[in-house]
Amino acid sequence: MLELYHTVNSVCAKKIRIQLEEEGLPWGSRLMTLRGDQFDPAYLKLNPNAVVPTLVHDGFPVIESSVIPLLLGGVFPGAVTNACVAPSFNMSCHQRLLSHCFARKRRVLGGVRR
Ligand SMILES: N[C@@H](CCC(=O)N[C@@H](CS)C(=O)NCC(=O)O)C(=O)O
Repeated sequence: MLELYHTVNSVCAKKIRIQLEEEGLPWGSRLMTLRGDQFDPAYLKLNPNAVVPTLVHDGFPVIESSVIPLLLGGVFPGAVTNACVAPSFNMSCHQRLLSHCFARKRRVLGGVRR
């Protein structure tokens, strides 16, 4: 089960919502205001940095919007980030993910620019 702590306007959270929706992954929304609720002791236990997004997967919180896609790529085999299949979140895993994203972007931009 996936639960996303996010806000409507946070760009960091938007990119996670986009990935979840693009992949058709079921997720629960935990909408925050960032008007103090990020300092709630219960939230600080999930994300000591008091920022969004935080993705909780089966009770396990993952913070940092650059790391969350790695979790999705590793846990859900059908996700576009499946370029990242390493069981641990390491730099080589991250690099594969970035290469995959840039290759995809090049394909899209290539079509537009010609
Ligand atoms: N490095 C973090 C940055 C997260 C971040 O700064 N989030 C902002 C919203 S985009 C936030 O929660 N700010 C809370 C605040 O300003 O109190 C990530 O990429 O997840």
